[in-house]
Amino acid sequence: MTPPRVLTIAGSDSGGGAGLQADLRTFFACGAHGMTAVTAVTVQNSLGVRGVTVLPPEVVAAQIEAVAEDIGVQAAKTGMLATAEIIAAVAKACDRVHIGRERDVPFVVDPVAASMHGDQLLHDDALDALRTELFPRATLVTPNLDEVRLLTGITVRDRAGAREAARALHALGPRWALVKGGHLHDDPECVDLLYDGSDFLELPAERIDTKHTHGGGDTMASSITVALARGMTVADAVRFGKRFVTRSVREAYPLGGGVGPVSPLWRIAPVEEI
Ligand code: PXL
Repeated sequence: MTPPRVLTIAGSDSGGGAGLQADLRTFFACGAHGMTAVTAVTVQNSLGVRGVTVLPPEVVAAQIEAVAEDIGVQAAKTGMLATAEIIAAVAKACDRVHIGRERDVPFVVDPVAASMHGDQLLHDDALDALRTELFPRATLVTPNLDEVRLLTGITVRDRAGAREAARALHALGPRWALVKGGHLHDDPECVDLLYDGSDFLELPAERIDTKHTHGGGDTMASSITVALARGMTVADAVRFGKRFVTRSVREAYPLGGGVGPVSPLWRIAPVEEI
């Protein structure tokens, strides 16, 4: 049987911790066939990003169309999109192959703006393109609190602030908005908030004491994307993604001299067991 086929539109992290490498690892661990539309190549290790080379927008669009026309896509997600021109090309390509809200294929927009080291992964002038071109096409948007601030101007300090931010994000057009509370470091829990325009769903989880959280957002959005490809409702897919990323943060490992990645390797049998 062919497994569900899922697409990430994202940048490469040469260190293998985040970006499309984290997405593919998560797709695999969740039992899906992963496909990629590469947007940019970062030169990166556990200490940070040393350089970024952006691909031509038409090459990004061509990758999306090539896999959708032949292989088929049951759900798609975005990660690092780098420029306004790539965002415009992605929006057009997704419309052509029916990816997105009000269309056939669920579309998770993870509005990646910067790495956890603060390296910029999105040009300043691309924020507006994210808001106006991708958010209205999204089934679900999954910003962290830094991205919430950039996109809405709202600085979330507590759970009431998260509700205000969810309303502002939803007003930009996605069917659902998920405000992730992981960056509220004073909160003893990591509470995420899902909003569909009328009801709020709070998703609490324990806060795990580790500095190795590289790729955490990518892993959560990717696991949600696989769940949507399998036909789950958005609320169930987000509940699954929350459990999946929490366990992956618990299993995070050190790498190099800096920040290590969250890890879905707990889903995979060690060689000795085969
Ligand atoms: O975790 C966000 C992210 C996404 N994509 C790429 C990245 C990062 C963070 O470093 O490098 C390519």
